[in-house]
Amino acid sequence: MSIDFPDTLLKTLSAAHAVAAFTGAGVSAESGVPTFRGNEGIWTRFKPEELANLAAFMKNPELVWEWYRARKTIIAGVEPNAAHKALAALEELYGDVTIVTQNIDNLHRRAGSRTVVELHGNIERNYCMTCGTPASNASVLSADGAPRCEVEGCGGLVRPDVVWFGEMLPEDEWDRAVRAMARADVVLSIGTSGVVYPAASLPLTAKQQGALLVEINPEPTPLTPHADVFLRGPAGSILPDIVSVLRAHRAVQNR
Ligand code: BJW
Ligand code: ZN
Repeated sequence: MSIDFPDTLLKTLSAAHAVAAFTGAGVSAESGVPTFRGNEGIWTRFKPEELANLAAFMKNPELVWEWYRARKTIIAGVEPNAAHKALAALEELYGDVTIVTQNIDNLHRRAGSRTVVELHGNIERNYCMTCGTPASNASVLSADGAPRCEVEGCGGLVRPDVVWFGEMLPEDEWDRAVRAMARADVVLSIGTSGVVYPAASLPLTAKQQGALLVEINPEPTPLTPHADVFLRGPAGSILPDIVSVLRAHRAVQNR
């Protein structure tokens, strides 16, 4: 094991019944999906607020679609990494594991996690802004410019099924996230800059409700001062270490 694993963390994790993970773009970084912010981020040319909002889309749907097509192509070509797989493996150890993700890349489900709450939508889905009919990925990828609805007589503008700035988060997903945070004994906040609200309030609320808040990130974030434990480093190394330690601990307990 390469990380320094604090005793409080081991004690709380080994006694925990419900675990929630709150994840962000950093969890998918080691799969090759660029993050949003920082030097490695995809948003160095445009700030997130400039592209991921409805006004920007209505003003220049071709530009926004060019960016989404590029990202859809990247995401279709990558695989879940050791961090996604370790989170899926937590289900062997706990009966109640919820992944609350800000990511839109579907990699948690592809890694095998069964309870995934997607706060910001899913890039694999698209829908018509006029009639709401879903549009297939194949049709939006092959469209020239901004794709249009294929329902007869509609022709509305198709958009990706993701949450942009100024838009409400899907209500049912938000409710599921709030409930998961309320029952969690431990919340792992992983690979997120923690600057986008209301998502970033979830780990803070969980801590106020009594959960142990553990943050995993190579860099400190605004959440770090609130974390009970800060494990500094890449998720793809730290999460498998946590799972190994817990498996070893369970094996000793069950002897
Ligand atoms: C690693 C790693 C490794 C790297 N291992 N880690 C003023 C104050 C407060 C709030 C607001 C405000 N003004 C406006 C708002 C609200 C706004 C907001 O929060 N803005 C702030 C930025 C100021 N929020 C909203 O608008 C939300 N809706 C809302 O509030 O509705 C109510 C409302 C209605 C009407 C009017 C106003 C309000 C909606 C937010 C939607 C966010 N959407 C996006 C795009 C999704 C679609 C898409 O992907 O195309 O979601 S933006 C983008 O940011 C994306 C992400 O999910 C989200 C969070 O980013 P994340 O995941 O944290 O990534 P990064 O890149 O920031 O961080 C990566 C981290 O990984 C870093 O820390 C690295 O160190 C780390 N890392 N390698 C572990 N190997
Ligand atoms: Zn339509």
